[in-house]
Amino acid sequence: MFNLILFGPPGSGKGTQSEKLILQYHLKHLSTGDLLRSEINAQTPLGIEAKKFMDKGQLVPDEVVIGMISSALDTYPDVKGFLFDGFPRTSAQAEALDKLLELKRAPINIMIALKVTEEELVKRLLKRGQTSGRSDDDNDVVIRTRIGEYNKKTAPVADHYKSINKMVMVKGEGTVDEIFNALCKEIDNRMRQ
Ligand code: B4P
Repeated sequence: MFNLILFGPPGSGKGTQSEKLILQYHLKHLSTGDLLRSEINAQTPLGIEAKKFMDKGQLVPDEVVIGMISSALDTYPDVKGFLFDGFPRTSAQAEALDKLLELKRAPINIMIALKVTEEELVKRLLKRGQTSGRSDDDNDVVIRTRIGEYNKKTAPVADHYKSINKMVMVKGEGTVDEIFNALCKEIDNRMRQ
């Protein structure tokens, strides 16, 4: 298996690049944001609870997200690998993921962190908010809260993967294709090792 984490602040392009990467490398895309939004659309108890946090720009509690990922991993036992998009977002989530993957004897091969300035993030998310219908995208205060949550709780997760030599940083500004090519270069390098 080849397991990849695409990491970065809200609006850094994780979702955009994931769509292209899964086609290139035939990986199963696991986006916790997408999974949560489908629970919200289906109005499940989990979705109704998660929406309260997401609308405020806060992270959804760890146990909810970890449970979702755990069952998603069991749903796809025969894939070539997973692309984790927007997960792990806290140290507790990273520890849980390590344990779940240990059971499968299939560790994370690489974490790629997309680097984008805060002003560019806010600009992109407000622009998406004009058309996406996402309530967490159309308000400057909520967007700044999401970035604050990232800086406080999510950014430290990268240190864990850095310490085990699995983290690489890629510039997340430029055209979608330029960024995609830079990501592929890092993945191809790691696959050859
Ligand atoms: P997510 O769904 O993960 O979304 P995101 O961080 O907003 O966006 P992403 O980085 O994927 O950006 P995208 O490609 O779409 O999270 C939403 C919420 O769910 C969180 O705030 C949290 O509440 C909750 N949640 C999710 N996972 C969780 C977890 N593990 N634990 C707890 N809570 C969790 O790009 C954004 C925009 O930029 C798009 O409009 C795109 O077109 C544009 N764009 C992309 N690349 C560009 C480029 N190169 N140039 C210009 N624009 C670009």
